[in-house]
Amino acid sequence: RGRVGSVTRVTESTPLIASPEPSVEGFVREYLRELNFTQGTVLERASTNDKYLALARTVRHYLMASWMRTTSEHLRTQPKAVAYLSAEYLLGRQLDNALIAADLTDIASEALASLGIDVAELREAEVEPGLGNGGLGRLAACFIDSLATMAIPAIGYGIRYEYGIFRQKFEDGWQVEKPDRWLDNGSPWEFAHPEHEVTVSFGGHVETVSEGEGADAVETSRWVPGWEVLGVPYNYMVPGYRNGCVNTLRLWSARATHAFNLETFNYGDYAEAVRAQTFAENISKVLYPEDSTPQGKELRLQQQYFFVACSLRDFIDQLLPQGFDLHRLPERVCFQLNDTHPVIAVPELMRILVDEEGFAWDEAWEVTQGCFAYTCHTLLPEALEVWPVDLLGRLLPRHLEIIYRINDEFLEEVREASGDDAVLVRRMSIIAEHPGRAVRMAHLATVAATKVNGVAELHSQLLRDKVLADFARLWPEKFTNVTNGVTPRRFVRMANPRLSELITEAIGDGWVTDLDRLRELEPLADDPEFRRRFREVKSANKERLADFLARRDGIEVPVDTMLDVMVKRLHEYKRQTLQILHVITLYDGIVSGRLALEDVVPRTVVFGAKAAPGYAMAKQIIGLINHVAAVVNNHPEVSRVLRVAFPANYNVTVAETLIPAADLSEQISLAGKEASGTGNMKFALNGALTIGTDDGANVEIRQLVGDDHFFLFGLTEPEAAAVAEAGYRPATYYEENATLRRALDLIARGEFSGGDRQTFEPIVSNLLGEDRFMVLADYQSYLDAQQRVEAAYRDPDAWSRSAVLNVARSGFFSSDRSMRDYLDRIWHAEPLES
Ligand code: GPQ
Repeated sequence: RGRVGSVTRVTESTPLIASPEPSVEGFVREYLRELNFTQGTVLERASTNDKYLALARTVRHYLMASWMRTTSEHLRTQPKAVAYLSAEYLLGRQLDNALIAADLTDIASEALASLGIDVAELREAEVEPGLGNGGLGRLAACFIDSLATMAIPAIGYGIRYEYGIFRQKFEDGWQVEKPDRWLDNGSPWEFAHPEHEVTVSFGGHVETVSEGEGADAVETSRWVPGWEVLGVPYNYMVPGYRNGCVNTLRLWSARATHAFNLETFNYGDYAEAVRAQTFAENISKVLYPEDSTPQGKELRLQQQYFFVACSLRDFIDQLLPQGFDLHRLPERVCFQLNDTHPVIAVPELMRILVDEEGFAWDEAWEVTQGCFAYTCHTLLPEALEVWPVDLLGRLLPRHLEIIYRINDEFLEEVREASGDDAVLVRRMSIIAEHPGRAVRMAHLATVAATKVNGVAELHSQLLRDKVLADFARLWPEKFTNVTNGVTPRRFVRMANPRLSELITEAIGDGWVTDLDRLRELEPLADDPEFRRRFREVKSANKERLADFLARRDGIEVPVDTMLDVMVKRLHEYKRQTLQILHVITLYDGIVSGRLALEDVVPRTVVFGAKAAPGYAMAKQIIGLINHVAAVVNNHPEVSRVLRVAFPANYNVTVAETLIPAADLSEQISLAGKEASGTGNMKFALNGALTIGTDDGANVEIRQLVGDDHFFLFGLTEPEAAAVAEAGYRPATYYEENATLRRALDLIARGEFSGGDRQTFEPIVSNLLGEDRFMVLADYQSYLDAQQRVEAAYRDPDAWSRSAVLNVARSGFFSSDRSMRDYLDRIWHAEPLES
């Protein structure tokens, strides 16, 4: 089973109830007990939700003993643990994943069938917990899955948002956001532990107190907070794949303090007491829907401090033995900072050590530097979080003071190392002076962390050479790379059962936990029978997708065309615009008669994307895609060879149906802008070919699968940088390329907006004027690559050979491998012994 660990079966100290033995009869019994005794209903009267909840709880039983055992083993043996701090976990549905992890899929189906219930219908009843925006949140979910499957002592810490990422609807093709009420029907996967609530303080001021006399007197700071909230932990199981390890994800929910209410009640102001409660509970109310564009909102900083303060307290008070010497904290934990969102944990740990535990500053700093590591997920300067000093000082005055002292000592080091280079000092300072004074969270994280990593080779290199170059010169050994990965359990085994079966039949089932073994498929790429069966799987997956979209969205998707998919957050740097320009170019070619229908490879272009609610240009682009779709799909000729589908509310559940059906994966960001991408990996693992730029992890995908099985186009990062340096003028491309001109003119003339020229004017003028992400510069190269795609697709045997090779050569992109790299390069933790 590869390098996957498993957990000790027997614990000496803790008495545990065993989970039920897996059998169909046993499952029926457990299920009816849940339905009758917990859900309080009889089968004949049970709603779909009743039946779903009962099933979820039944599955839980089979994992429960492993969970308790893993937990008590951690407490008993006190191994070094990974504490993953992330403001987002984009988990996706839990039921199927739990069934697979517990190896109960068949038993559950049979058991429920004997009661006349279809498990498939109950799966649909689960509302996915969308507690993340996109790649960063989904990455955290993949990582905790892999850690559990490798039996690494690990805990995920985050926020239990009452509302996850908004539900997207389209009205006349324009995005409208609706609240995501994911908890309305109850969540059977969480366990609230109000008895372990943690108090978190905010506001107030700092007092300086003198201790000792005369020459021995020391001044110490004391934080006198202004208000408090409680954090209630909700535990979620994170089951490893059939290895007896079940780790914990602990999400914090905000409550008003009892004291707060009581005090107000004493004055007889009931309404005020309730208002205070609402105020406190706002902290975990809603996930901020901005992706890669921090908003600098006070409530967001409250969320960040809230969850890391809860998590540090929890780790120190609950997971370490009483009286543990905190000087040795780095032996017990690495707090991994998932981007800068949890970085306020750095001054918080300093505050705990210095103010509460009486550590000297230097001692505390040494411990703190040993406990944190930082992952950066971006290259866009506007995505780097900064907090205005006045805001931070108002909310967390003591932390601001600590940050200033960290900065003073750090800048002293810089001065010394640089011979007083004032420009360098200003550049590296944790405190920015312009436009206003603000704390640069990435600098704070880099100064504090043992290791700083990027998320793909190219990204890490650009971090070292550009974004954090000054720091990399000062501390070259701090910087490392860990290329992202995705969990093969959810994104192959669960999402693509047909492909999984085909693979398992060929090479056994070891690949699920040792994805490098997909290599053994390589020779089968040359086996015509295997390729035929591979194509059968693809086409069955297309049928499944067509069915799904017909039911879910009333969208009709032809099953016998090339499925060309671009799914990811809507962002200008990701360049959805480039793909819609290709669609428009095809449309224009056919309508104008320059392109004969029989010369076009029939394709269905599928988009899935949410735009941040305040990101006007992104919303424009969504509007454009939907309007182009309407025209293309309703055109009698064009629609015979070209369709555009844009199902609303793309989420993990949609991804699981869409990705296994895809032929072509669009990864077309401007080189040097996408840190890694992880969708790109999911597509390759499911046998789609990539059309992509030399960006993020695309670079590594191409190196592994080979140039012949990847459609590369566009400027490279150094080329794009050189063009920008020389002064980029997009209008030149418009003037010199007639095909491009026709496509842009169609938009400008209102072809897709009922003749109205204003509707999409902002997009056109942006492309002709600034075009920050060089869509026009890469347009022709992209068209040429699409031509190569068409030529390749015309030869089904060659195409499926490439597709099989994509699967066989993508084992590297398992998040198990990412975890191994983090363990070797950063965490240095070991699996629990079996
Ligand atoms: N990413 Cl900074 C996000 O999803 N949200 C963010 O706020 C930032 C980054 C993504 C990044 O754009 C992708 O390239 C990565 O693959 C992903 O994080 C995981 O590292």
